[in-house]
Amino acid sequence: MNSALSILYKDNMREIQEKYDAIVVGLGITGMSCVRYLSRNLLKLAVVDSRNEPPQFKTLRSEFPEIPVFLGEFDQNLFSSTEKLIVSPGVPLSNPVIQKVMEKGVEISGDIELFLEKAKAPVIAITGSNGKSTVAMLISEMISASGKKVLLGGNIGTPALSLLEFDVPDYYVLELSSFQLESTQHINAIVSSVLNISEDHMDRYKNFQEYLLAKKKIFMGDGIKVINLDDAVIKSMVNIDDNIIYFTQNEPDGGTFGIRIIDDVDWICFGNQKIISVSEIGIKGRHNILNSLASLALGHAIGLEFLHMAEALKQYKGLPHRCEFIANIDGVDWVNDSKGTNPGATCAAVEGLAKGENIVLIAGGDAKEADLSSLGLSLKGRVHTAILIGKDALKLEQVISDNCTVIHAISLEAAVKTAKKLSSSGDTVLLSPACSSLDMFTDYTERGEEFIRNVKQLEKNGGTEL
Ligand code: UMA
Ligand code: ADP
Repeated sequence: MNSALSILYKDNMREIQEKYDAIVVGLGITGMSCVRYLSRNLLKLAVVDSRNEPPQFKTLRSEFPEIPVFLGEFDQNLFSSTEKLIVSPGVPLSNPVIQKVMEKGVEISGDIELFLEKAKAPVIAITGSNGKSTVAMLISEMISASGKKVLLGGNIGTPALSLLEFDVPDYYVLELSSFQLESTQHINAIVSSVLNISEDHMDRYKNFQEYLLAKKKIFMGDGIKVINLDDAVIKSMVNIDDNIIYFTQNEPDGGTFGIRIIDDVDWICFGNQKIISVSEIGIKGRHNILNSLASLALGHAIGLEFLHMAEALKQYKGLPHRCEFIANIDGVDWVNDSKGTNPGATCAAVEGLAKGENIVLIAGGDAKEADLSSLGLSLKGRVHTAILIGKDALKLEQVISDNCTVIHAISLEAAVKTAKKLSSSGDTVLLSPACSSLDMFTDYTERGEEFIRNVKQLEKNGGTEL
């Protein structure tokens, strides 16, 4: 027993003898949303977190001082004192203690399952390795532009259960991670999509197949499925007789969304019908055309009109930290793509932004054991210099050093300074790390904000000093 655990066990000797209606595993924002929800039903709860100082500890103590909290290593006896564990997304179900109690018949659930049991409006469910938040925002904007009420939550940052505190909308939009899908046993969305699949979270899954299986769970219901026609892996997740709406980056057949070149202009079309020209879409880059196509297909599935959806596509300007333009200093664009946390995202950002070999890329962090090799080809002819930071900088260097000049920097600030020196008018300096930030920052937001601060400082100093 570790020391943190023994202290809490000493304080809670009485509670550990008790039986609980449910134990909430994880005291982050998800765990806290589960406690609030379950305590409304007057359930007898306990909360467990392996961290010594979980982020929502003080909030829990002030709102629910009577609920016992057990910190430190998970304990099988404690987990056996309930019939139901509500597991937060950050905790893998492969945890040996969870596995042991599952074998003994303890039911495992998660916040999304609890939400879906109670949700009284149709759910639009979105997953994928990249583009989830962008598509979730776009479809929400499209629903609003159609005069209907929508609530958006899930992996995007608002725990799904907290949506139940508001009036029932016309639609719920859920961004779902593979972590959240793992603990979801029943889902029957009115329409759902796996947007794309590339390696991510390989430090959590045994192999790519296991990650795919978690993502595929989103399709378990009989609602409409939105599928990228050009993606063989995702096509293999559905059955031919499922109700499917396809999108493609090529010319679409009838009933499919895609791109047609008409009088030298790229149009997003539904079959032959023009919806919006690509240049009118508020968010830029090839990956955002795919995101727009997927959103249109989701909207079409619930009967939204093209006019309203096109208006939303024009107005929506994108979320922070996703290919976000920060400044032009001495003819060089500085772009923050801190949310590019896996190789697939960085490939998309580089391919979407390059105009010839004009990119200085700042990358690196914790690669989460991903196969980084796809980066080599993507950077070739697009990135002239890569400045690498963080824990897995050397792993990145191995896969890209044949394709561009590689330089190491000890911090993000140092990387910005180096990028300033090595870029010239017409270049784009792109922070798109292909890695998570957790080795150097609290999260991708903190990393992006530090980048922005440094770039703004550079701009203020007339591009001379940081
Ligand atoms: N943790 C422990 N011990 C515990 C519980 C958690 O070490 O007992 C760690 C986890 O390994 C993780 C961190 O604490 O590193 C947070 O885990 P959590 O389950 O408490 O997470 P929440 O704070 O509730 O936030 C979660 C999602 N986080 C994760 O899936 C890791 C948030 O997605 C999501 O916005 C939020 O619920 C609301 O739904 C974040 C994320 O990084 C943005 N998601 C991954 C991604 O997008 O790649 C999947
Ligand atoms: P997610 O919520 O899945 O992390 P976001 O919409 O937040 O996705 O975008 C994160 C990053 O992923 C973006 O900054 C961009 O680099 C990349 N990206 C966005 N859409 C796509 C897409 N359709 N295909 C590949 N990469 C994408």
